[in-house]
This record gives sequence, structure tokens and C-alpha cells, in this order.
Amino acid sequence: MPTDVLLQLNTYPLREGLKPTYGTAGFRSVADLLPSTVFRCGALMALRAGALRQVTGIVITASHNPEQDNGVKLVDPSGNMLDSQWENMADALAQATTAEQALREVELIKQTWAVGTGGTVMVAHDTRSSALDLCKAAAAGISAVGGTPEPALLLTTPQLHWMVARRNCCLPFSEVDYFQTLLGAFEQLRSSHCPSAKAQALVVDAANGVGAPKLAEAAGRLSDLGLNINVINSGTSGALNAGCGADFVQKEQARPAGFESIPSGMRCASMDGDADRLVYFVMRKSGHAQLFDGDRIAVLAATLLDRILHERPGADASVRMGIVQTAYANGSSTRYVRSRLTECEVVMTPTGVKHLHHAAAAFDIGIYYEANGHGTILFKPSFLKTLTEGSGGWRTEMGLLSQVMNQAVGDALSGLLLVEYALCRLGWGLAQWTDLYTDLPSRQLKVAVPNRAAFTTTDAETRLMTPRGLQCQVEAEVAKVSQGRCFVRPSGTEDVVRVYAEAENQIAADQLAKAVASLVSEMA
Ligand code: G16
Repeated sequence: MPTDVLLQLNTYPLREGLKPTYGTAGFRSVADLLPSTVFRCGALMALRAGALRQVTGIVITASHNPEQDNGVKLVDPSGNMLDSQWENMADALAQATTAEQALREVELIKQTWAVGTGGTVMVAHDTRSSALDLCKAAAAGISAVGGTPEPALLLTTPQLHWMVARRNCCLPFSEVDYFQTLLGAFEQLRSSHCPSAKAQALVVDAANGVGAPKLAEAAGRLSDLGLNINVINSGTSGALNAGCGADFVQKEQARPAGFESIPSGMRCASMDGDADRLVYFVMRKSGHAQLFDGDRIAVLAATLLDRILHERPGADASVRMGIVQTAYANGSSTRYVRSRLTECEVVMTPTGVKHLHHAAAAFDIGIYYEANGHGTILFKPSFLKTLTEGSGGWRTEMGLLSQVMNQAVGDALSGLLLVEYALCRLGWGLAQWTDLYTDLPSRQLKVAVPNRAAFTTTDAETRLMTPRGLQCQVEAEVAKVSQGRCFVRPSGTEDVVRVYAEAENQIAADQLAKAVASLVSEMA
């Protein structure tokens, strides 16, 4: 086999000077530079499948990034992102400069993990035009180490994560099963708890991505339940993530492309290119998009779950519930949870679903959402088991919610069903959701630097360690601003350094972000 692998590795050489790095959610770059990385990721995930004797997964996507980019997300047998121990091996293999060196990395993995031969890998891709060639590279890498590549499918990232998790638990795992599980549970929740809910219209910006056809598949069933979905940016004309999508709406808080004729006040939502992020918004007459971001979705979810837990008989029996946030969480949302949802713990982690997911899994009910709309609610398996041991409305309701919410990874479709159910179950409109708390004005900027690796952080990314001295300068800027908060971190998905600033008013937040961005540029 080594000669075959070597031959194959030579077919997918690493471009000279390239050093691919496993970032926040796998490898990303301009699509043309990726074949070698994707081939090697195929081999890695087949070896991981072989080591654990379970199925793993690969999604070819660059999520919120532009059409010309692509990337690879690696899915563990649990359906979560690749185990952090394997990230270093992924880096070593992806960065090997010659086929011989890459082969040595493969042999090292096989020896360390006692892998005989590669296992089965499920492969999915989004709508990017570079997808099919990269899927071929992934399949070649899987086969090169004796693994079995499954035929590549057009799926959202969370669908593939869900399928891998279910398949390894010997549960039905097709796409039909996915829709049946999420929508079937949503139908039961709506008919049991909101039987006379009024029909609701929702306009969804699908970012011209894979979420569009998938949402279209669900729209008929949702319309029978009185949820009428109108999908805009469905990919028929506009470019992927260009002036639209969850990342655009969250960062710019402005009208996405295609929404020119949508009246102000209308309930709208936006997904990203691979449908793992969701934010809600309402257009205001000023042209400003009033945002309901991931923080607000998490608070809505916590309010719903708190209500269900308090309504149950024997409400004093303890259920540990927590919200996991990152430094991007608006300070007002954190303060609201700490002061008003006192039975809900708050935990902070670095950016990246891979970190939030693990922290959330420690709770009976762990709610995790990044401000950018990436998240889900996890129900601990031992807690779910206690639910099936008894009967009663609240137990069934929790159980159904655990089916609506993707238990493997953040999922925009789950998020949409959650928000719609929570609002109708609480009897709320968008006004009550808005009134929970007032966001502190904030601003996010991207700074292009020659080497983003020079920026390292600590304390869940709230403080810089290097470049030396920069953190003190950031703090000096923050001290000039009322209710100021600011942090700097390197992106793990784009070649930029990110600056986040928050302050008492928008002008101050903008000035703080700008001042710190200048410091970053000077230091870089
Ligand atoms: C990925 C991760 C998210 C993260 C985002 C931005 O999202 O899954 O957890 O928040 O990247 O990360 P960074 O600030 O490091 O660029 P997606 O939707 O792009 O896959």
C-alpha cells in the first residue's frame, strides 16, 4: 500500500510555500490551493474511522466565506468536530512539503492509533462550483489509505454532522430521516402547546447557499403548520454570501441584497452559506436591520426552558442548565442572564463551536450560541434518559425539543424551528423578545496583517499575549470610553485579525474599534 499512497500523494502535491493550518473550523483558503489539503484530510478521516471502527465525515465548504474560497470541515464519529488531539496530526499531514514526508505522517498515525486500514467516510459539499473537484480529491485520499468514500451529497454542514452521529448510533440517518425527526418533533410541539397559534410569515435570506434548497424541502410541511416561509437569495441569480447571509446581516446590521421590497417590520431571518448559522432581523424604515443575534436566540431558548422547568410538578428537583458564550457576546446579554435567569449558569469559551459544544455538554441542558448565530441546545443523554423513565407533558416537551435541536452541531434549521416554537409557546411577538434587554452598541472590524499568527490571546481570547505591549495600549483606549470593552484576536477562518469593541453609544464603540484597529496595523 505505501507505494500506492505515495503515487496518489504525488498526484495531489502541496503548492510550494503553502502552510495550511487547521483553524476555527477546519482548513480554508482560495479553492485552487486546496486539492492537496482535501486529499490528505480524506486520508486522515479514513484513518480516524479505521482507528475507532466507526464512520467519520467530511464537508467541503467555506461556510460564510466568499464563493472563490472553499474549505474542509472534519466530522468525528460523535458528529462533533474533529477531536482536538487530532488537529495537530491534521496540521502535520497537511503541511508535509513532499509526498514522502506526508507518507511518513500517515504511517505515524497508523502506528500511534494501531490502524489496520481506513474506514468509511461520509462526504458532503455545499453549492460552490469548486465542490465537485474537491470531493474527488477527498474520495481519492480516503481510498488511498484503504478507506471507503461514500458518494458525495449536496447537504448543509449540520445535516452531515447529524447523519454521522446517527449512523454511529445505529439510528436511521438519511436526509429524509433528518427532516422527519426535526419537523416531526416541531409539529408535535406546535400541536400540543400552541394549537391555536396564528399563521406567521417569515422571510429567509438563504445567502445563495445550500440552505435554500433544503429549506424549500421543509417549507411545505411548515406551511401546513401556519409558518409561511419565503426564501430569498435562493442561489438562482446572486453570488454566495455576497452582500447577504448571516455574517453580513450580523456584522453590518444592514439590509441584505434581495430584500429591497421587503416591508419594514416584517419578520426575517438569515442563514450563512452552509446553513449552520442563523440570525433573525427586522428592517427598520431607516434602512437599519434590527438584529436578533445568537445571544438573543440563546436568551430566548433559556427563557423557554426555564418556563418549562418551572411549570413541571416537583420543580425544585435540580436540573443543571447553562449558557455558553464567547467574548463576542454582547455584555447586556450576559448581564441579563446573570441577573434574571439566575438558575442558568454562564460559561465563557474561546471562539469556535468546537469549544462551545464541549462546554455545553457538561450541563443537563447546555445552550450554546455564538453572537454570529452558530449554536444549538444540547440535552445530556443521562438527563434525556430520566425523561423517558416517567410520563408527563414537560418530559415529552423536553424530549421533542431535543429532536428539534441538532445534537451534533449548530444548525440554522434547528435554530429557526426553536425561535418559532419559543415565540409561540411564550405567546410573544418580536417586541417582547426585543424588550428582554438592550444591546450595548458594538462594532467589529477586520484588519489585514502580514502574519496573523503573531497575534496570540489568553483568557478565552479577551486579552492579547503577543505582540508584546499591545494589550496595555488596548486597555488604555478602553479606559477612555464609558462602558468600554474591546478585544483583538486572529481569525481562524479568514486571513485577518478581528477587533471587537463595545461602548455606551455607537459613536464611542466605532471610535474605540477604529483606534484599536490602528494600533493593530501599527504593530503588525
Ligand atoms: C466558523 C466556526 C465558528 C466561528 C466562525 C468565525 O463558522 O464554526 O464557531 O465563530 O467560524 O471564526 P473566526 O472568527 O475564527 O474566523 P463558519 O460558519 O464560518 O463555519
